[in-house]
Amino acid sequence: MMVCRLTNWARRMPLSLLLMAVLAIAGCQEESEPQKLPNIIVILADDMGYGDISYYNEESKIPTPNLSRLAEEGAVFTDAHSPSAVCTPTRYGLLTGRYAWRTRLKKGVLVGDSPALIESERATLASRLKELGYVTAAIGKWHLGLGLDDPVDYSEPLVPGPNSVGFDYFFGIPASLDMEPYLYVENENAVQLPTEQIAASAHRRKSGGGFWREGSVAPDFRHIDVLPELTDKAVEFIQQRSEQDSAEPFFLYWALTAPHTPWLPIDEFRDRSEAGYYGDFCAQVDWSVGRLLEAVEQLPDRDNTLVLFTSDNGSHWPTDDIERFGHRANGFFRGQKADIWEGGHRVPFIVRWPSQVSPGSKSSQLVCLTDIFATVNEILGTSLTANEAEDSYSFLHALLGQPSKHPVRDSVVHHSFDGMFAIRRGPWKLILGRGSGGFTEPKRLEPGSGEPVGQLYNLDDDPGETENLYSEKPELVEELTALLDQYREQGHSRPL
Ligand SMILES: [Ca+2]
Repeated sequence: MMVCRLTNWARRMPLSLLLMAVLAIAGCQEESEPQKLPNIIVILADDMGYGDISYYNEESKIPTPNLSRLAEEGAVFTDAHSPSAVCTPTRYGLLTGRYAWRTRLKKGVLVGDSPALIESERATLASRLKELGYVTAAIGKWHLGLGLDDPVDYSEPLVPGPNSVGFDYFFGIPASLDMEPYLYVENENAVQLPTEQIAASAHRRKSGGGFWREGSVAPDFRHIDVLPELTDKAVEFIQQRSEQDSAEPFFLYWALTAPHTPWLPIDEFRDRSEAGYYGDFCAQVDWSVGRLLEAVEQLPDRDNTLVLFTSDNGSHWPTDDIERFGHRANGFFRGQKADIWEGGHRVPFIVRWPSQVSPGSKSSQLVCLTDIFATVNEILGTSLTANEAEDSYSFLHALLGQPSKHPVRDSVVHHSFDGMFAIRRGPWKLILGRGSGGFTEPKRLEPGSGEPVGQLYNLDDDPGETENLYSEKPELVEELTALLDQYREQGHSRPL
């Protein structure tokens, strides 16, 4: 078999060259079985924190055996960041490789009846993979707007939507699970129109159970069924790919709706954790991931399947929840979802790819979810043009454990719920403002006379962001401010 003959020299070649060579040889030798490009699965949890997964936090009060096993079998990144501290802009960044604050969305998130955010001409991870012959699917929470109408008319075809930006198939919900309208969408149509009304859930987040806003709902829609339903759909997709034994590789973007509110663990998971409904729901997320991984095990090319797990922002877990449960959902980082502090955007990031990535790998390289686009491009051997993935750097060499003189990226821009900016370079993090910029009080702090107008932390010495060095390092503040201004004004942060 050609594949067997390749194995010895394969280790010495850059992956993109290897794939090109394999394809070229396959074209010349019709009797040989061509090497497939890898299947790619991106699992995006919604609001799962760095400290929820026991692999990242030995003191986690939540059992996460499947995620911990995935981490042990792959590479774990410890300095990975969502490009925003909230949902919509992170999703935009992941799929386009570009910071969402460059779009019309300058802060906050879209709602359930917002029109499409991704520009029609823009390349996405899905469109790039589709061009190269991948079968592409998005299953789960979209939250990137649907159609052109504002508000969306769900009785009409929802164009543009996921199918317009490169996905052959979509099944999921329009926005967050606590955000109306409550319905499923399949490809470009509502599965069932939201013709009924539902009152706001009586349960606020702390009293357990679910929280959702009042609004319109499809008659058969039940919030508690959504995570199991989306799990079934994703497993079904993998099983179909397995059975078809098709020559085409696939890309699955599986955007979970959990553990975002409403926290609705099914009965089997009640009291599974020591962190209340939230922890039980995280345990159910872990189980859902485990079900998907079981399906992956059955794939004929299981070893050439890249599974990436991450989260779209930190956990919504304020200090009183930490005190109540003794559980640090965001690890030892400051703040929570929506904040500019690390708790808002430092996320778990795990990549398993058995044929290429050594089990037990660890990387402390600075990476961002926008980097998935450039990394996949390098795997495919394709290049980026100047008007795509403007904020994306490949982390392939870090993933493969190859020594490199270059870090994945020198710096990254952070962005909070209310539009506060920060820039990180090396250990230094400059925040342009005082307060959290998100959910933690004080959200915005007006500096008194003579007080610093921003925040500067050295994360090597002070990962908890406790000692503001802004006033002590004026030259560094000036330099980092200029770099951030440059990235904002020139429309890209990677060299073009
Ligand atoms: Ca989220």
